[in-house]
Amino acid sequence: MILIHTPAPREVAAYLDLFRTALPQHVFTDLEGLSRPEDVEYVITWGPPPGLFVGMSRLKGVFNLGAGVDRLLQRDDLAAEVPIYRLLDGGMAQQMVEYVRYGVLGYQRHMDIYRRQQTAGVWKMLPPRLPAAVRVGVLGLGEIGGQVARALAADGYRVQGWSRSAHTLPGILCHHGPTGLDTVLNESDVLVCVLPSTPQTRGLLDATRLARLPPGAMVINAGRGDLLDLDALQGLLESGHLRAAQLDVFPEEPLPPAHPLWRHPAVTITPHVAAITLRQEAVEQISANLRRLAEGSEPLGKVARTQGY
Ligand code: NDP
Ligand code: OXD
Repeated sequence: MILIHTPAPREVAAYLDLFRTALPQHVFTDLEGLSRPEDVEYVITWGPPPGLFVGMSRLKGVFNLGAGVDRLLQRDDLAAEVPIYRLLDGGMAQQMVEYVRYGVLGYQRHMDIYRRQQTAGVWKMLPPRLPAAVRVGVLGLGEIGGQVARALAADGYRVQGWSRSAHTLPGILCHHGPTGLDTVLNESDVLVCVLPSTPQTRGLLDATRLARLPPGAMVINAGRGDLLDLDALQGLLESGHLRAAQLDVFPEEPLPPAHPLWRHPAVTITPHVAAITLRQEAVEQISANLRRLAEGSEPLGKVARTQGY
């Protein structure tokens, strides 16, 4: 039996229909239809409530309806030997490219400054700036970050990238490991973060590292909220060292209504929507993986628990 669970009952109903059509040989259920947790072999989920996996003694795998698995890896009701499979791109990379491109293009064309000038009724032209004059650093060169870096390089920006292991991407200066990070920070007019949240990356963008960015830089965070120190970011925006931020993810979501960044003129806030799971793509990818399992082959997107992503 395969359990489908997300926080939205309507979404669960839609997934049930799609999976039952795609894989009629399997039995799919929602939480209401489940009487014996020990019957569950696979769980397809996003944001499972605490205790969901309790009693699932025959659980053989969990399919995450998203790319990031940080919350799944921090639970105490999911045995360490149960494999977790995540979505690989599934239409999210293109959405992320658009989200990041919006911020970088706005920075290049001074749109944030013109917005503030408009508020003050100021008519003042700024000198033109071509993409080749803007240095962009992309942290995370995986399924999503790799496509972001390639798209920005194709747009003509000067792109550097950073990852855990070494990468070679045409037109992108790739760095890896702790020393590579400082170079990227020192030389990024726009810093784009598309990293996963892991024990190694949590708190990565702290006051010291953010201060390495050149004066007038912008920060875009669409990875996870706990990678970036919001107080440090706010301090650097207020001192004028940083010019702007575009934030999609936060340590606490929703960002509490009283948080000062909601009203900060240099900050654009979006509610964790940079790249949303596309239902049809997710069903196709997970169905293909369930077919692989039935044939005895290895599914794609297995999470390396020791690395945390
Ligand atoms: P991948 O696992 O494919 O890529 C992760 C990248 O981060 C890899 O390049 C990896 O390096 C790098 N990385 C991991 N740990 C470190 C480290 N310690 N130091 C340096 N680099 C590191 O993930 P995806 O590209 O699919 O997704 C990335 C993240 O984006 C997700 O985990 C999620 O948090 C976030 N996300 C946010 C969304 C949103 O709407 N805001 C939507 C979808 C995803 P290497 O290549 O060497 O392995
Ligand atoms: C994801 C997300 O990780 O939407 O898929 O944040």
